[in-house]
Amino acid sequence: MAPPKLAAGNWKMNGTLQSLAELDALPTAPGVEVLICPPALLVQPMAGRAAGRIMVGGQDCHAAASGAHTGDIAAAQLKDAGASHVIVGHSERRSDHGETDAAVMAKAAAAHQAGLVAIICVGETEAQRDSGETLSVIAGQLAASVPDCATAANTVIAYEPVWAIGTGRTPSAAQIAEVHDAMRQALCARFADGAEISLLYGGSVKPANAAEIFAIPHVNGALVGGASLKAADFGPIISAL
Ligand code: G2H
Repeated sequence: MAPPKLAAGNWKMNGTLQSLAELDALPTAPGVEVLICPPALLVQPMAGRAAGRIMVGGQDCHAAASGAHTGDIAAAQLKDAGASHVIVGHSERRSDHGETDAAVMAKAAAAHQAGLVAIICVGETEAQRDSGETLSVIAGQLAASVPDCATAANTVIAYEPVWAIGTGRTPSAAQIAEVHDAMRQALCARFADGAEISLLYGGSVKPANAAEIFAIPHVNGALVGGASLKAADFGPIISAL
């Protein structure tokens, strides 16, 4: 079976209740799953408004099922609010909150335990790319961030080069293809259904570059930040997939 096609929006720390109106103008396309991960406070109202047309996800979860963790959110609480997915290990979490690969793996396992699909993010920094370490960095992050309980049904991998996030810069098609091919090989070597795990590209995806990115082998969709906030931008990206 081919990996599912997924257009995933990451609203990051943007949006209010008023922003939910953007959902109404989003297109759907046959064979394309559409997901938005808003700030946690908007998960429940978004799930209500999307009414099964658009899936809703969290942007992070705690590794524990519950407990004394002030300010954190458990995967089961996201699920309870209507989420189907949760992003873990986004580079902004790794850099802003010091999240290690081991922490990301624990969060992904907690997401699986709660019945959520974990979108596990990996990506190299500009310095790592410049020093020729990209493939080894990605291989290391996959090995150390993706738990053994991962399957095609509960896991999506997002390749987001740190230097391309929110900068307007995107890697060349050849650079994306090289990393996605390596990720596919690594997943197939480790998981029985590794060929069916969706691989997303993320980092400055916009309407103008979406079709070219989606034509790259082993790119099964995108994780979109800035261009997911407005239906006028995210709509054409969904349609390009
Ligand atoms: C990368 C991406 C969404 P943007 O972080 O995860 O954001 O599309 O704004 O670069």
